[in-house]
Amino acid sequence: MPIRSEPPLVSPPTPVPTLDELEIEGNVGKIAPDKLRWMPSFPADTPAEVLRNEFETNGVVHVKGVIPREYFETMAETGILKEGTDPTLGIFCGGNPTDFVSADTAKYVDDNPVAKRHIALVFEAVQSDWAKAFCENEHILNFVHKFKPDWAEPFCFKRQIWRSNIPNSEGSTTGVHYDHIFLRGGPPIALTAWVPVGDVHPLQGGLIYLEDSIPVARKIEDGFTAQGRAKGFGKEDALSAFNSNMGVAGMLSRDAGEFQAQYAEGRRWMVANYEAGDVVFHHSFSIHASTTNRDPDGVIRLSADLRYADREHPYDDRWDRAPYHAGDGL
Ligand SMILES: O=C(O)CCC(=O)C(=O)O
Ligand SMILES: [Fe+2]
Repeated sequence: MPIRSEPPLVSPPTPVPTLDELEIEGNVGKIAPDKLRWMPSFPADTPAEVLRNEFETNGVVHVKGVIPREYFETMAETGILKEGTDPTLGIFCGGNPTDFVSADTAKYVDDNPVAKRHIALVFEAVQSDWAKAFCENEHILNFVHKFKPDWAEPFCFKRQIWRSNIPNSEGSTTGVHYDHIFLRGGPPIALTAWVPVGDVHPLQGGLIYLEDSIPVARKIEDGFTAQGRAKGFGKEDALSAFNSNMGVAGMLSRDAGEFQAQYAEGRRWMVANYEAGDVVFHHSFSIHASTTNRDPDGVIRLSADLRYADREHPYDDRWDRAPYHAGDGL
C-alpha cells in the first residue's frame, strides 16, 4: 500500500491549534491548557537507543512515518460513511452514534440491528487475512525489534482491536488505564503499538498520554495487588481486569481530567497530532486515555491497537487464543 503523502482533504486543512486554543475533552469535561503539553515525536530513522531510552523513561514514543494506511473501504458497507465521499477519508454519515459503537463497547449493545451489523463487520474484519498481515507487517516489527532487542521471536497477539470512534459521540472515550491491567497473565513487558489509521489531529479523539506515568502506574498496580491479597483473591480474580478492586470496564477513571486531579501529582497529559503512517509505541505501564472526537469535518477516528510479546519470554496467552470478540472476558 502506498504512503499517501498529500492527504486529499474535503475541506481546507484544519490548522493544528495551539495548546491554549485546544479544547480537549474527556467524558466529563474539558482539560485546561495548563494541564496539557505536546508529546514529543521522533522520525522513523531515530537511533534505536534514543527510542528505547524514551520508551523506558517516558513510557511512550510517537514515531513518525512508520507505515502505510488504508482501511475505510472495508467499513463502507456498514453505512457508517457519508455516501459519495472517498471511503479512505472516513467521513461519518451523521447518523445515530449509538448505531456505530466501537467493537470494544459492543458488549453494551442489545437489540440495535444497525449496531449489530456494524459490530459483525468489525469482528469479521479483525479475523481477515488483511488484518493479520497488517499486525505482522515488517514496518512495525522492525520497531518492535528496536524497542525489544532481547526478544528472540516477537509476535503480535491474535487479539488485536480496531476502533472507529465517531464524532460527537458523548461518553464514548476510552477511559484512563495502563495496558497491564488487561494483560496481567504475563509480566508487564508487552509492547503496544497504537496505530492511527489516517490522520488523527488533536481534536479527533486520539490517545493522550500522561507524562512520566510509569511510576504512577506501578504504584497503582502494587496497590491493586495488595488489595487482592488482603481479600484472598484466587488466580483468576488476581489476573482479571474486572475484579472487585477495579473500576468500570477495568478503567482507573472514565475521565482524564478527573484522574489527573486525583493521581497525577502535577503531571500533564501529552497530546499529539498523529498523521497517517505514524505509530505510537507504549509501555504496559504507560497511562493513557482517549478524548472526545470533535472533528469539525465529521471525520471518524480509526485506529488499531496491536500488542506484541515474545515467544521466548512469558506472556499473557489469554490474548493469543482467538481474535477479539465481544464477551471474551478480556
Ligand atoms: O484507541 C483507543 O481509544 C484506546 C487504545 C488503547 O488504549 C491502546 O491501544 O492501548
Ligand atoms: Fe491502552
